[in-house]
Amino acid sequence: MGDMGDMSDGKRREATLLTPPGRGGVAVILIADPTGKWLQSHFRSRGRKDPSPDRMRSGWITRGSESIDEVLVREWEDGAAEIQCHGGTAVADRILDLTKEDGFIRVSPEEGIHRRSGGDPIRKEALSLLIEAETDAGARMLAAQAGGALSTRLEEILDLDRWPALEAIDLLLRTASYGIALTAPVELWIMGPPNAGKSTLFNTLIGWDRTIVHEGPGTTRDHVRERTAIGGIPVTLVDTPGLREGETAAESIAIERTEAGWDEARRAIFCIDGSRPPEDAERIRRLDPERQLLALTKSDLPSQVSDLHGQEAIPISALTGHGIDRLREAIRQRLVPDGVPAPRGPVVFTERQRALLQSARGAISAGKLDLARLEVRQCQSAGDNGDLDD
Ligand SMILES: Nc1nc2c(ncn2[C@@H]2O[C@H](COP(=O)(O)OP(=O)(O)OP(=O)(O)O)[C@@H](O)[C@H]2O)c(=O)[nH]1
Ligand SMILES: [Mg+2]
Repeated sequence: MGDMGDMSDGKRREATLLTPPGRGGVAVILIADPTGKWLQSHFRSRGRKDPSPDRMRSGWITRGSESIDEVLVREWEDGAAEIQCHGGTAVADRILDLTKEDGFIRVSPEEGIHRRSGGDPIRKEALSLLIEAETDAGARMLAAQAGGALSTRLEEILDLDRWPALEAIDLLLRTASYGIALTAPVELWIMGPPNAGKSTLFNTLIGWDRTIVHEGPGTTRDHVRERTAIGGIPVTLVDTPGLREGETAAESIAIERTEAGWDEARRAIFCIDGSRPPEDAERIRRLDPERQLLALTKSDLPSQVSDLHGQEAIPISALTGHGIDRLREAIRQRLVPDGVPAPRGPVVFTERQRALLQSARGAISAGKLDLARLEVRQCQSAGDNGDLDD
């Protein structure tokens, strides 16, 4: 049956599973179908008219009268399409089997990406990152960029005059904190004095008992890292030993590393035990509220803390759950200060893109429009260290 897919002249019907099997969330399948007929017979659209400008349609993949999965589909003019179905292997496998029955050849993600991106480095990079996307939000955002959302906007910007271009670049730059948070998750350190409830909070945030909690101080002896998502934004949580003199050599080393990490730590939750008079006045005073949150733990117990040295604290109880949602929301706001962009719109998703657009912005402000266009073109082209050189 396989050679039925060979329509000669390289016009094969091809299917690629872009996302790794079992990632959960969303699975993305690319199909290349020069005849354009496959979706006609296997996709039942939810509505006849689709209101969304990028032609992402929702509906069902069907086999005869049976519906296999509820999906989102984006079609390109050359007969290629992207199918976003439910994650896990079962559903994606059934759709792939269906394409195979119709003579599609299964190709590797690398090959699929190469063909699909049509020589556009931004789309290619988005497709490559899509394979590794850890969250639903990440997969959706990257699928839109792989479909050309950012490329198209940059192309439009090249044709704009000074002020409209500046405005458009500003709007794009406001998407960067979201885009980069999704593709390059940051570390969020949980720090504070011994016995403050750091490990308990860590376990609460990741949702299962990963580290040892104990009533005695000094329970955590080393850094424990775990990837999780907070408000849909992936982060690596780092549980640390309490900040104090270590009693054993190993503990001292771990604490030293925590101390050293303190200034580097881009983001942290600093925990102090609300049920005891605080000791760490100096450190509390030095917290940077834009990146470091103060959590007053054990709020189920009578509070003993009155002076927070001008810092705002979020009272929490890992025991009762009090304040945890508020803390999550505060974390999300710090991870994505500019908020969540419109679904499926253009999003800046790498540091390189952000840096180039910032340069372009500077150039426009200085009246150097030609230089700004050069920076935008750079942003459209491949990075130096990728294999994105076609
Ligand atoms: N009442 C109450 N007790 C808590 C709460 N959170 C933690 N504890 C208790 O506080 C003690 C210390 O908790 P841990 O999470 O181990 O504290 P830690 O900051 O990780 O301690 P070290 O790793 O030793 O620095 C344990 O007995 C916890 O059960 C809370 O919200 N309420
Ligand atoms: Mg601990």
